[in-house]
Amino acid sequence: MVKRRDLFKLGALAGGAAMIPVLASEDTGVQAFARPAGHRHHATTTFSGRAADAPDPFTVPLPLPPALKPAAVLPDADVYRVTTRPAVAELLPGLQTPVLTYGGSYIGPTIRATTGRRVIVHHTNTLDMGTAVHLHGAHVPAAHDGFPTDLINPGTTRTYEYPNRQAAATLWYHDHAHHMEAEHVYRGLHGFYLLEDPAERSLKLPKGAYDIPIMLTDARFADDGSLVFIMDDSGNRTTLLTNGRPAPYLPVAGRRYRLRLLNASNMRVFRLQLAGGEELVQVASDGGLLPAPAPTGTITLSAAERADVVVDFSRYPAGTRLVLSDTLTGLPVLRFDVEGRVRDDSRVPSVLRPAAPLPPATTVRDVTFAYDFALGWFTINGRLFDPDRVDFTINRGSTEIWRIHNSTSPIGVPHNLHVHLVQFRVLDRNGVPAGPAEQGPKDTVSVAPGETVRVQATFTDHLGRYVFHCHQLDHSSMGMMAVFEVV
Ligand SMILES: [Cu+2]
Repeated sequence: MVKRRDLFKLGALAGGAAMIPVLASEDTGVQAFARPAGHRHHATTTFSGRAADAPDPFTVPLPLPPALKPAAVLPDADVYRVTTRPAVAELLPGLQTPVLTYGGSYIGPTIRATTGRRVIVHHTNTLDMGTAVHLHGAHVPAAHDGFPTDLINPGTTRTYEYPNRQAAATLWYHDHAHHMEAEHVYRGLHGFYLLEDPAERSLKLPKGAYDIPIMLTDARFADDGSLVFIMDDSGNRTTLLTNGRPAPYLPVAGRRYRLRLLNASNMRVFRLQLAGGEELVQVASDGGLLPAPAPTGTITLSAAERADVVVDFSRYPAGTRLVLSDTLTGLPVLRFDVEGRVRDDSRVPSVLRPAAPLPPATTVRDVTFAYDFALGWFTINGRLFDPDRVDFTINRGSTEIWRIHNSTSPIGVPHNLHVHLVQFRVLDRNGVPAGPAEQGPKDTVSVAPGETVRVQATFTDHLGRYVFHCHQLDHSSMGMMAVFEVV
């Protein structure tokens, strides 16, 4: 029997045309199987029509979120205005989906920033409930971090200032309102914030039109195209969206591209392969460049993690079609349609950004994920989130090691940890040193059931209260979050 993996490979070699019907029928089976009893279709239904949530793959182009234009350019800062508002978007072909947006589209506009130059964003909230904007991965003062109870009230505007005193990185902004972040982000409150710096620019990685941000989300659609949000319902969010469209295609020139992969889903882990295992060269993770390129056949991203990879499409003849797929579901994510070769001055140097030596840690803390049977929910160190309680008090300037342990077995639920304010280094997993993909600065790390991951961070300057939490947002919204205060 031909394995699915081989079909993707076959599709790549044969130009892809023969692969599409195979994918469509298989995907229908996957999606039908994942539906709960009582839904329109179930596993044994003969599929005569197309389900709203199982659209044909590769019928729509990959949209690229437009860069936001500054409202003002000051000598030392760029000023932006963003309005949070409801909108209607075409996510599935031919259907209109009510969404919540930054500026009118399911993927918010991309903010482009440069290290050392401030960005000021005036966020106006026109929703009928509070919002809070968090710039994920950014090193910012507490007042500008989007603390969950630090809300932009309906009908008001709040100004966030970002100093951008950190290295180039693929960051993203998203909602963080108390108890509401899961639903808000699911319905569309997310966008890219791409920070670049001169050192990275001098490396000559692919840039401009060859630098593509790719946001991966998932969704559960009702028949009328509306999004169904039920807390902790990840098993039913069976439609994968890539920049807001189901399995789109992207024409690419025969040259190198940088793909900025972001898992912006609430709960899903993506395990991505290109045409069954073609080479992806990872150059950056959450907080920016890796010390050295890490060639791999598979990129695994838990919720909120990023991986920037370089793919050299000049290795494939014009006409080749390569499918990036999620091997955990077998579903296609994006198809690259390779066109003719073009001149390519980009490169991937063997040294990207050497890691700074780690200072000695003075404090070791435990962060334990558990399931509390009395509470009926997941906790951090035995407690649910209380925005008024400080869980960890950290001295400014100190370096700490956090031992993150997922003890939710026997339930066996994976979690991850996102720490605001800092980029940390992953030291080891169950005592085994972190692999090449985790050698760079990280702000989110996956922790499998039974696993213990040690990370190290230095709390350099900003004072005040910040949160750390599981970034499976249904979990954090239900209380899997805690507070640290830098004093
Ligand atoms: Cu979790």
